[in-house]
Order: sequence, then structure tokens, then C-alpha cells
Amino acid sequence: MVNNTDNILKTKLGKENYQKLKEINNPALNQFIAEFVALGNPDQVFVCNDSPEDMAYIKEATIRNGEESKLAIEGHTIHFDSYYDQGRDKEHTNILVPPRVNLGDMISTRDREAGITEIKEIFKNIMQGHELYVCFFCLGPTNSEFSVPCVQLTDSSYVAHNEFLLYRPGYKEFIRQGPAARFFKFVHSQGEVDARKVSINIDKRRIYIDPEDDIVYSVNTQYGGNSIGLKKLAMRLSINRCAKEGWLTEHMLVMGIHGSKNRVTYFTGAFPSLCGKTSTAMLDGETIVGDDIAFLRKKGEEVRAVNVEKGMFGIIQGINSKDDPILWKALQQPGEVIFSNILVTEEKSVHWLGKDGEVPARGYNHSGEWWKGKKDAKGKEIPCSHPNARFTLDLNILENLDPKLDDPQGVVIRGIVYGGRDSDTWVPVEESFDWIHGIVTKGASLESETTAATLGAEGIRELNPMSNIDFLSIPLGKYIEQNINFGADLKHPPLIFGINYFLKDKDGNYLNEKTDKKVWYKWMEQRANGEVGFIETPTGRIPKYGDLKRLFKEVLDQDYVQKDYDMQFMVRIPENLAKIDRVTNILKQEVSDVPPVVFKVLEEQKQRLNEAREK
Ligand code: SPV
Ligand code: MN
Repeated sequence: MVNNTDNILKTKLGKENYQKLKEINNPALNQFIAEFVALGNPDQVFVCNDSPEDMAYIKEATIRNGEESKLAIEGHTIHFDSYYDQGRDKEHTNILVPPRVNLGDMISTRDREAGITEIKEIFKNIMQGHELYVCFFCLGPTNSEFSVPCVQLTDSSYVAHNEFLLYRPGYKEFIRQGPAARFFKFVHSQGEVDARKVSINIDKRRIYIDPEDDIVYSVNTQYGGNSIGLKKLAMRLSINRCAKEGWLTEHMLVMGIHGSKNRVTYFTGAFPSLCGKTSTAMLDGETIVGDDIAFLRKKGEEVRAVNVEKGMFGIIQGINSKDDPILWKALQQPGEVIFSNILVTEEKSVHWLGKDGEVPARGYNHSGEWWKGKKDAKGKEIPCSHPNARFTLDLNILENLDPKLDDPQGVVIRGIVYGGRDSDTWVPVEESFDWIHGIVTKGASLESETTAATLGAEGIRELNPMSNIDFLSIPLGKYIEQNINFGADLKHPPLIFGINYFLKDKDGNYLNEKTDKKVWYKWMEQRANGEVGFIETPTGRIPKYGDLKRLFKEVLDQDYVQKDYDMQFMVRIPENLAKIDRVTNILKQEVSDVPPVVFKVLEEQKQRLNEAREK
């Protein structure tokens, strides 16, 4: 086997690339690469050792291959995915499970052997005519207890380029960890592409995650959430690893909230896609550690977190100069930014839904040539950009980057926030009574209306515990239990808050301005530091009017009136009771192994609400 591995690598890689690989002492790595080089049969293999020259080679390839093209602003490029490949493909994303393993109805699985057989059939010779890129990355900071080395094989230079921006380089980490490295493996092919360089065999789009072998397969797709293996695909592998080792991988931002006397208090926050996670991480006056995925570990009495990534694959819809000044600037100035699925004009400038200024009359977008009023095959009007169109950038180009991004120790977390798209139930901000109450009634009970980030209908209310339901690789009941256990033995666990940016009145008008969230975060920071009190309600602890009045003045220079407070913070008893019933029913009927304490805590909340109703 070793000989065969070595023969394949020597012949297919050529001397220089073979030598780069040999710097890493890890036979399992060689075997993995050899297997997929033999199977995919690329014309050439390029091993990236993270040197500036190697990275430049791949970045130039994105232009040479036609996967990206240059825009008017220096460093900016545009990439298009197929019109039918614009979001995460939940239907064809499956966890591979051996016989007798049951992950429950909430997680889509496929028989492991059958899945591997099918995917290997699809992969056979799929890279013929293409170059394969072998890249090394590290999830979490390097040289840290959090570090997870990863190897990515892809025939898409665009995928590699995205990963350069999103992840820390990992070649040296592989050398450092040597044969002991417990690394994750990713193999991706965009498959056959057309003249526009978009994947054409969408019906054979498959994303299979094999936790047994720490490997992810992704094929016939280019959309980042399906193809950038390290993102949500790696997340499933690490959730599986966490379950065995007692730490957490969460769909969470990490940010520093700036309090009085230069105090910085770090929070994490979980929100489903398109529910304000990035804009929260980018709140002006605060600092960003990460906007999407966090690892959390306990260190003594503290909870510490790192950003798994170092870049942003953000939704561009709605970004404008007023609401997002820092991102706006980063997207207007020279620097490395990959845009995807937005409108490009003849002058190579760009436009997207919700950008400042007029929508150009014509241009080129994810549908090809585009003009105002253009309709797709189903007669649906095509907007200038897709609602899930994205940009990728390295956080290092942002003015509000927190200095602790790469701290191998992570940051100490004092608060955890859960929020979804909820028009009628939760108040804008509320602290839970304690850790378990928070995990159960805020995290595990998180519901959200579906958005364009996944393929399928929008606006349907779904239970999305910890906003992580799409990414679980262990049964939901176990995952909830793991979250409960994580903080249960700490004397002072982080405070847990529920937050709601989407509350509406009876006529469907939003009850809050986008900027109000600045105040909620300052309030939570002061709660975490014992500087403000609260009012106890049946569902948790809400701010006192006087504290918010003061904060609205300090933070936004606005007069916050009692009437608005009453409207926003009244406890919606029937809605909360209905929610508890919905959540309880799903957890009872569709999920096994839910810890009994979950039902106990929900029942107690119900009783408190019923008592309040009687009063
Ligand atoms: C999200 O949709 O939550 C993202 C992008 O962060 S994706 O990679 O598709 O998950
Ligand atoms: Mn996300």
C-alpha cells in the first residue's frame, strides 16, 4: 500500500510538488491524497505550501481558469455559481452512517457504504482535464489546543481562493503535528462546467459527510456553503468530535462588547442564516472576533472561545453605507474581496439588492446577461443579485477587528446570545434565569422563519436549536444534553440571553430600528458585569425602562419613550404558551433521548405563564 501510495504521488505530483508533500511526515495524509488523485485523475496536481508564490499561483489560476474575473477595483473579483446552485443543498447533504446508527429524524443520513460507493463512482475521472489543488488549513488559531488541521483537495481554484481568505494557513501546523495530527479531510470537484464555468450536473450534486473517517465529499456544486469544505461541512465533523471530548462547536459569532473604562466583555451569539448574525458581529463601536463559527472549551472555571475562521463569507444583500459603514468601506476600497452572484456592469462595477444608488438597467449576473424585468424559466422575475449572494474577505481588512482573533488561548466568554426570525413571541432582549433555563428556553427552543440561505420555501417557522440544526452530526437530543452539561458544572457560567430583532406589531410593522440592537448589547454587557438590574418575568429577566432610557441616550442619542418600551417588552403570554407547546411536541414526538430536564424546564415556564395570565 505504502509503495503504491508513493508511486501514485511520485508520478502524478511531479518532483517539486511531491517534495512539498514530503516535508509533512504523515502517512495517512499521503494515502488520502494518493487515493483521490488516482480516482479523480486530474491532469496536474499542485501542492500549496502556503508560501506567497504558491498562493499567488492559485489566485492567478482563478482568472486563468475563468472561475473568477477581475473587477474595476484592485483586488476585487467576481464568481458565479449556477442559477440552480445558490444555497445550501439540504436534500443532498447527508451524514454517512453505518448500519444500526440512528441520528434521528431531524438529521438527514445515508447508508455509509452505499454513499461511499455512489460518491466514488461519481468521482471516477471527474478531474480529467483539470488541475487539482492540495491545500492545508487550520480550524481555530494555529499552535493551540483549539487547532484542527485540515487538508482540502479541490479542482476549483475559486474554492481554494475562498479558503485562503477564510482559514488560517495549515501547512506548518501539519509539519508541527506530524504523524499525530488528527486531521479532517475534504475532497471537492465542481464536475463538468459549461462555457460560463458553472457546474452543469446539478442533479448529481452530492455532499456527503463521513464522521467515521473524518472525511467530506462534495461534488457537482460550487456554492460556497456546499463546496467550501471547511465551513459548515467541517462543522459537522467537529460536532461529532466534540461529542466525544466534551467541548462545543457552535454556529456562533464571537465579539468584544466595549463597556466603561475600556472594559471589553466577550460574547458569542447564535443566529440562523440571514437573521442578523454578521451585522451583529459588525456593530459599530464593538470589535469582531468572528461572524459564523466558534469552538468553545472550558478552562478551569472559564469558558473560552475562538473563531474557527479568520474571514467572512457574508451575505451582501442589504449592505449599504448607512447601516454597515465598516463593511461598506471594505467593499469599496482596493483589497482582496471575492464577490459571488451579484450584478456586474460593463464598466466592471457591481450592484446588489439593497446597495446605495440606482440599480443599473443591464449587466451580467448569476442568470447570465441581465436586464431589468428579466424572468427565469418559471416566469419569476430575476433580481439584480441573488438574495443569498455573498462576499468573501479576510477579517484583517476590517477596521473593527478584535486584537485577540489569533490568540491561541481564545477569549473568555461572559455571555451567549440566541436569536431568530420571530415576529410575535420573544421580547427584544431577555436574560435567562440560569444556564439550564437558557439552554432550554432560549437555545434549544430557538425558532426561525426560513430564509434564502437554504434552497426551498422561505418564511416558514422552524425549530432550529442553537441555530445549528442544519449542521448536526449527532442526535439532537444528545446535542442538547451536551450543551446543558457544558455549563452546568461551572460556578459562574456565561449568562444566556434571548434576542429578537424581528418583533412586529399587529399590523406587521417592525417594533424596533436596526440600530436598537446596539443598546441591547450594551445592556447585556452591563448585566454580565453586574452594573444594571432587571425585572423578572415568567420567561426571564428583562431590562428596566430607566436603564434602557439612559442607554438609548448614551449610545444612540435618542429619547426612548415608555410607550415603546411597554409595547416591545410586554410578555406575549398566548404566543409564548403556543411556542412551548410547539417545541415540546417536536422534542417529544420527533426527537429521542431528550434529557428529561428539558421538559421539566419547559413545563415550569408554562406554569409561570399560566399563573401570570390568571393575574
Ligand atoms: C450560513 O448560511 O449560515 C453561512 C453560509 O454562513 S454557508 O456556508 O452556506 O453555511
Ligand atoms: Mn452561518
